[in-house]
Amino acid sequence: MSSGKSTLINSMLGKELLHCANEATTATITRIHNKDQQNNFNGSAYNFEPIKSNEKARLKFLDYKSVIDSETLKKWNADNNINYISLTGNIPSIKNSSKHIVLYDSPGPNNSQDNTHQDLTLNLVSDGRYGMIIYVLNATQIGINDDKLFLSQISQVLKTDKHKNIIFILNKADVLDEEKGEDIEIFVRNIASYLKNIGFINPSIIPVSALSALNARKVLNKEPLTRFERNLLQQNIHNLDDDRLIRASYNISDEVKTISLPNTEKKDMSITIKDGLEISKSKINQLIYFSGIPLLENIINYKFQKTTL
Ligand SMILES: Nc1nc2c(ncn2[C@@H]2O[C@H](COP(=O)(O)OP(=O)(O)OP(=O)(O)O)[C@@H](O)[C@H]2O)c(=O)[nH]1
Ligand SMILES: [Mg+2]
Repeated sequence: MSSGKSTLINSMLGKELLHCANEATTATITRIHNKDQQNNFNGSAYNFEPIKSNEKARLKFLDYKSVIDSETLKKWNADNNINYISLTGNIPSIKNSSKHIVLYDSPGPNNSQDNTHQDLTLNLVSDGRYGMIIYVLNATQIGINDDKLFLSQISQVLKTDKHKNIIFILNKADVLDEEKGEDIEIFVRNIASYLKNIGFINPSIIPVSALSALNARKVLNKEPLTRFERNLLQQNIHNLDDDRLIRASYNISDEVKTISLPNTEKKDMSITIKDGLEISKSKINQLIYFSGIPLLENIINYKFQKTTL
């Protein structure tokens, strides 16, 4: 819960579409169907009853909007009748191959106040119609959330199908203070042993900062930033100024790791954000690269171009 799953998807979208907050937030499964050429998102809201066997019979249609914005999603997410949302639109960093790529956002399974969140997420994992799980861990809470049981359930599900795999994301890597001994490589290695003990044979782990990628992409897309976000962006530009997150990634092949650095265009340009804040476009592009998010996007594109599910 609150590890940054919805923020991670928003960072791929380059805008704040899914509702994110510092509390148990996502109450629905949100299915996002990538349509490379479609500018706006459209979407429907449903009531979904986990457990029964026939998917079509379980989904009860409740609402449709031809243009979806964050306010609609916030409203749908807060509606107790709605627990399944289906969106269609362009995820800019994801490219469809012969098949269309679909991402699912799920509620955090460890919400002690609401068991239906766990049911929805477990149902999604057991349902089987996916190729990869992106499991988002919170770097600020390692060892606090006891997710051992949930992880071993996932590991059992994955053992039954060799075409499915899992990638672990260590999010919020931006808040680790290396000078205080919070070394990212050590964190990643400790998590690798934790996961191996649970039954994941050679887990792949990527440390990322979804929030810094999201804020940087919002700047490129001319989306407004709050004062808090502008301050954070400046801080992230100073702190995440090398490729240490990418170097610290674990069990990721060099073929995938050598993603192209952002273009260092001969003529850089300065972007005016607000209140006299100017940042060069090259710095923004570097921050996106150093956030680790493009590495994950490359892995998704790479996997689904190679495998037919
Ligand atoms: N510092 C930092 N904060 C982040 C990052 N990613 C997300 N957050 C913050 O963490 C909080 C929770 O983010 P969400 O995206 O709502 O988390 P979630 O996993 O979707 O949460 P649930 O849906 O409730 O399970 C928000 O306040 C985000 O701004 C990150 O990379 N760095
Ligand atoms: Mg969420």
